[in-house]
Parts: sequence; C-alpha cells; structure tokens
Amino acid sequence: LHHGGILYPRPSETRQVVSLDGLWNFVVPKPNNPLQGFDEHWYKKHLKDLDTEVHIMPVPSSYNDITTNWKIRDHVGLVWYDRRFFVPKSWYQIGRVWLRFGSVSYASQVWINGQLVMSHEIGHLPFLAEVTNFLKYGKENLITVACDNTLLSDTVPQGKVEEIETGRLVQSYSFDFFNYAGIDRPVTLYTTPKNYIDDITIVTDVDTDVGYVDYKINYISEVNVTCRVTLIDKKGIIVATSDEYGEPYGIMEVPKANFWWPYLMDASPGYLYTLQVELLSEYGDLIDKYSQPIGIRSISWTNTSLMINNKPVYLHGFGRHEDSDIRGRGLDLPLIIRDYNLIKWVGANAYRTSHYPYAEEIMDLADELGIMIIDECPSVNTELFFDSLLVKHKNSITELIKRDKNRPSVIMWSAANEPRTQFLLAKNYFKEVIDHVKSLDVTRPTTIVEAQAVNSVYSSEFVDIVSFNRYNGWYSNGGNLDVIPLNVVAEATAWHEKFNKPVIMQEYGGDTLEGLHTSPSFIWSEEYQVELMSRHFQAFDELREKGFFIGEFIWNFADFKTAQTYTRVGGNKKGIFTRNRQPKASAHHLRKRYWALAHDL
Ligand code: GCB
Repeated sequence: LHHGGILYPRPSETRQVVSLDGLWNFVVPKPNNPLQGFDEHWYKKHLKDLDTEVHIMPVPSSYNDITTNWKIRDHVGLVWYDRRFFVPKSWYQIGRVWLRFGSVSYASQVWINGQLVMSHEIGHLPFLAEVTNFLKYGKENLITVACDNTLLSDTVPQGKVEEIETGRLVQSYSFDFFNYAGIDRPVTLYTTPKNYIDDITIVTDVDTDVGYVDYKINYISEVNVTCRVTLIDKKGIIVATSDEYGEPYGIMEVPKANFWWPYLMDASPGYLYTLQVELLSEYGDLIDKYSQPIGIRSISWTNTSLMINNKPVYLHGFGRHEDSDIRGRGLDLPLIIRDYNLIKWVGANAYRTSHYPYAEEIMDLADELGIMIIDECPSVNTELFFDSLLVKHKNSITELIKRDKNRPSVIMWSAANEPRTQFLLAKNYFKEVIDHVKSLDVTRPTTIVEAQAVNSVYSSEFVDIVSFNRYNGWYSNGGNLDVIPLNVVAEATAWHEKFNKPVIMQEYGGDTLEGLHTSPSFIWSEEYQVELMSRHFQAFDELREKGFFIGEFIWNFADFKTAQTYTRVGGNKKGIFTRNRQPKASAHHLRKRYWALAHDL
C-alpha cells in the first residue's frame, strides 16, 4: 500500500481525473464456498462470463438495500465487483496513473487486469495505489474488487460471526447502526507527472487581524525542483506568496486576513482561500500543480473552554450518520446538499461524525459553511482490548488525520465512541491511542465519547475535552421527564469536577415516531421528544452559567437504519428529521433554540 499523502484527486494544469463511478457487475459467492472467487480466479475473469447470477450494482453505494434479496442484505463475507474501463492512449508515459477509492467497507482487495494492486482494511477511509504499470493504454482494462464486510474481535469496529441452526453465518455487533458494506464512495483514476506533489500540510494561526499559514510540501522528484506557494482569496487576488528560495516549507503572513469563522459567528462564515502549490524545474518550468482550499483560523483550549480565533465557542449541533434509504452509506450528492441545507436551516454550528469518518465531499461542505466538526475514527463500542486491535485502531487514526489534517472545519479528534472503559485494560490502550493522536497533530484537542459512569472511566484523564452520552428520560427513567434537569446538571458537573476539563454532552434524545401525537406527552410521541429536549435545554442553560460546559449535541440529526432487533422499529428513530429528511416537531423546536444561541454569541 501507498505510504505517502492522500490528497483528494483534483484536476489541474498537470493532472487529469477520470471517474470510475457508475454501474458495476456484482457477484456473491455460493454460501457453501465463501472462497469461491479466489478458488476460481474471478479476478482474472469478467464476472459477467461466470456461470452464476450477476447483479447490476451502482458505485458509489452500499450494496445491502439495492436488491430485493434479503440474503444479499444480510450477507456475511466476500462479494465481488468488476467493470471495464478505457485508459486513453495519451496517458501512456504521461507520468503516473493512480487509482483511489474514497472508501470500501470493510476490507478489500483490488486487481487491475488480473493483477493485485492493493489491499485495504477499515471502512470510511480513502486508499490509493499507483497503477501506471498495470494498465493497458489506448485499450480496455478490467478492474475487480473483492470486498469483505466481516467484523470480528480484531476489526475496527468489532463484531461477531455465528452460525445459526440452518448453517448460515450471521453477523452480530453491539453498535447501533446497520453494517452497510460495499464500494460506498467514489472511485477515481487520476494522473500526476512523474515528479509530483505528494502531500501538503497546513497549520494556521491568527494574531489580531493577521493570519499565518505554515505550509510544508512533500514531493517526490528525481530532479532538482523548487516550490512556489501562492495564497489566493475568493476574488482571485493573490494575498501572499512564498519567498524566492523555493523551499518546500515556510510561513506566509496574511495582513487583514479573512478568518475562517464558524457558521453564524460571522457574516461570511467558512471563508476559504486557495493554496496553490507549484513544483518548478530549475529552469522555472511547471512540473506539477495542486490547489488546496484552506481556512485561516486558530484553535485553543483551557480546562473550561474551547476557542476559535481566541473567541470561546459553544457547540450546538448533533450526532449524525451517513445513512439513507436504498443507498445506505453510499455517497449521494442530492442527499448531502439537502443535509447541508437542513443544517443551515436549523442553525447548528457543529456536529460529530459519529461513528466513523464521513465522505470527503461531506467534509468539504463543512469547511465551506463553517460547521465545526468533531472528527471521529471508526472505533465504536469496543469491548475487548488487545495489541493487534490497538495497531489497527492507530492505523485508522493515522489515515484519518492524513486525510483531514488541513480541514479548518475539523476542530477536535474523537478517538472512540462508547468504549467499555470501565475495564482496567482500557487504560493503557487509550493512553496509547491518545498519545498516537498527539504524535500526529498537537493543534487540535482530543476526546473520547463516554457512556460509562463518571467514576468507572479510565480514559477521560488522557483527553483534552470530556464527552459523555446519556439518555435520561429514555434508557434510564423512561417516561419520567422531570428527572432530566437535575440529573444532567449533576452528571456534567461531576465530569468536570473529576477531570477538570471542558465538558460536552455528545448524545441525548429519545425515539420518536413521526406523526404520533399525545397530550400529555407519552413516550415515542412527537410531544415527548419536544419535552425531553426542553428539559435538557433547561439543564444546558444552567450548566452554561457554570462556565465549563461547551456543547450540546442531540442524538440524532435524522432517523437511521440499524440491525434487526425488537427495540428498533424500522431503525433508530431519534432523528429530529425523518430518514427522508423532513422535520419532526422537534426540528422546529431545536431550530428556535439554535438560532437563539447563535444570536447570544
Ligand atoms: C448511544 C450510541 C449511539 C446509539 C444511541 C441510541 O449511546 O452512541 O450509537 O444510536 O445510543 O439511540 O441508543
């Protein structure tokens, strides 16, 4: 696998990008022979020529809900995808050709024309390989992907596979969202010159009205090169340039900079500049060029607050999922733009990418709108802790930070959701996880989202910001909404007192069936959800007076699919929007609060 940068494929004067999205062929091996594809060398054949049922599968999409066959929805193990594509003759000796997947869930192997080009494990993260020497130029090529959704004790996240009475394998897991799988994000083929820009790392800072952009360029080159870095504002005006020495690192000063501000904290939140990076030969010829959007802002924190550009922020938003009807976790542009419009409408300024990294295309919109992101790695509900798992957990963080390090929207790293941190084994495990995050990025605070009781947690001592989830009026005291203010204030205060750090309530909420009305409110009704929220708001207002409480996130932005269980009616219904993104009464209620909070700031 490629160990360099993972820059998003962007066309430029020196780079071409071709999408391999579209309709692929899809085959599920026979249940009695899960390794059929390997035994029969499917990667060397066209799936369409096999003597077995071939489905048409859209890419990107999860495969689970596309067909009408429950055996595909609930399949455990390998599935196979392939398609043909052309590579233009003009790409021959163009330099390098790369193949990049936005993500494949969970593990995958990729072949080009029958030759293995890469393998990757862990969903929700991009991976790539150089495929220059595997391609046929000016001819048709074949790409084959084997994808395995199996979750075991040594995967991130963990799961269990059991054989039931009929001999069928069944996947179980304790996390509360459907284990969607497949090629769920875009697949791209792109070119770079032979000598090319491999990675860019940006750290920004602010001082009164001056912005600082610290840049570091990694390039691969067999010849002597210099770097020219130019910062361009939204109007296309050059506001700063690197010095004449052409070093691959430096600091640019931007007088009277437009800072990146969170949504509703400024008239033009999410201001982005373009950082244009050029690799030049010693004669001054352009070798490679890449343009990276960046925002200028600072993040700092104390034991009671979190600051953007030295101004304290109060986070008000939600936990979310990448989830929708039919496509599952597959990237869908109409859906992400709808979500973006709903986020603006409801007046949220933040969300957590619960419980895995979201698509880069979604993150781009957060950068642009000024939404503050708590960027979560794919570790959710970890129950067993051991070294080989720790290695994978760290890998997922390495890949996440490599992908998102330049995003102004990312203001915090979440290293896990609801691990079983009451076990002593979790202590050293999470110390190592947080040390690892810090070894890669010291500019952002860390958190671990806790569900254990304050006094039995071994992880919050390592993080910068304490996060907890609690379902008062739902999993505890269901039906007794009056306990909420007391309990929430007491618990948040206890977290602060124990760890002396800022505190965020990362989840609270209750399942609500849209259209179910009761007066007085009764569990599952729209009225109950609204009242549950009001009682929390009362607690949050009290907590804000105390000075250490820095954020409230309702669970969840929208209803989403889960595994089949008797506690979930068509999935988790704690959304303030339905699964098809229409408001429940709670969305209107939340909107009033979030806009009022915004005007308060
Ligand atoms: C939680 C989990 C989240 C669940 C939620 C619920 O604590 O973090 O993934 O969906 O509770 O609704 O049970």
